Amino acid sequence: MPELNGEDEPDPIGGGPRRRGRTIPPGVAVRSGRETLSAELALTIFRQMVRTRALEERSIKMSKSGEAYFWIGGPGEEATNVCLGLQVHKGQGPAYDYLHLHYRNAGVMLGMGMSMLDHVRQLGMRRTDPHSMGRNFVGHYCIPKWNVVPVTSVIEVQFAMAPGTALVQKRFGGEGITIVVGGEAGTAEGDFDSCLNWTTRPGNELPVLMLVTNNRFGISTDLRTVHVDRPVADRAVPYGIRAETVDGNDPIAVWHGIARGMKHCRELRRPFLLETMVSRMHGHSSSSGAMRDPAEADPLALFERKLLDDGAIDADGVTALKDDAKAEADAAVVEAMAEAQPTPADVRRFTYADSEVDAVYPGDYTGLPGRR
Ligand SMILES: Cc1ncc(C[n+]2csc(CCOP(=O)(O)OP(=O)(O)O)c2C)c(N)n1
Ligand SMILES: [Mg+2]
Repeated sequence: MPELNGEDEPDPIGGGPRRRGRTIPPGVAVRSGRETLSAELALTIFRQMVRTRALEERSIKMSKSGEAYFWIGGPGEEATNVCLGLQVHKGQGPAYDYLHLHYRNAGVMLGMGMSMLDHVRQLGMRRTDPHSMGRNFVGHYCIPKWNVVPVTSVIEVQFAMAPGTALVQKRFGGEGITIVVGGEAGTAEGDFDSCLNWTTRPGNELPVLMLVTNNRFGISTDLRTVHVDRPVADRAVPYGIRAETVDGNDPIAVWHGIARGMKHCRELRRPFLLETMVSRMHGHSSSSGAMRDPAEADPLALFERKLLDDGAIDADGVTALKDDAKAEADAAVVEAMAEAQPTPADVRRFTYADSEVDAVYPGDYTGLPGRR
């Protein structure tokens, strides 16, 4: 198992740019409060944050240019998402981590090693989209070989599903955990409570890392109008679940928060709730215009300033990383848009799996992947 994800994948645009622009004097560490990261790790996180931002900005453009019709994503969540993606134990089956994600998690996937191209293929509705054959919303990933369970637009159902994979992992043994991600507004849904309940049955506690990304909004509803002025993480208190709230815009804080949560779940086989306070830099989605909200803090700009101040990188290094990321995103869009779209015959393909017990709708079976 690699120490970090992302770095073991072939570079999508050739070997050169991955290391370009790095200037790490030996022994430099980057600090936030009492916590530190090595400059090497901090730059790996920064590079993936830069790539994620470039991909999101190009994605927003696609939704405005007609290359795509709808955008939703995570500008402002890069620190949280990349730090999660880099630490996942990636693989297939119960020995590895399961991911039940939200619709803002491009940074998780890039951190795990997914190419920008596979994100753009879904957004651009191409038949080559490996997640949904070009038939689902952007950010609705599905990668069986990495235990990435299909993302659903119906919010919070992932919290009702997570105990299922965790139960299998607990029975199987080993250190695989289930990671479930959702927004703070969704925690008002019963599915969230089901997760708290099912992961804490005495003698049957489950290794689920619940990650709540708190951007203080559910579409247009301000959290302060629907939730008492307490951390959302307090929802875990009556269940005796260990919980923390960290600054999700600070990669050093969130890296260590996720590491503590993962260690707790892996070793004790019990749940952990981590709330990360994040920004929502372009509103909810393209439906509200996706304009940059100047009131929202930018985690990328904040981390860049810290890395420059601490001498982990210089200005030329930052420029090179940003140029490379933008070129990679642009190239991914050019490649994806030249690919075929699904055909009318594809619309209902793979909708239902074969089932001997489905006596009601046997005619709906449209074939399993690989049996076209
Ligand atoms: C069950 C359900 N109810 C309502 C919606 C409509 N809806 C889509 S996103 C959203 C807001 C979710 O807010 P939050 O959980 O904080 O996540 P965020 O979008 O802020 O990341 C709502 C209400 C939905 N998709 N599913
Ligand atoms: Mg929210």
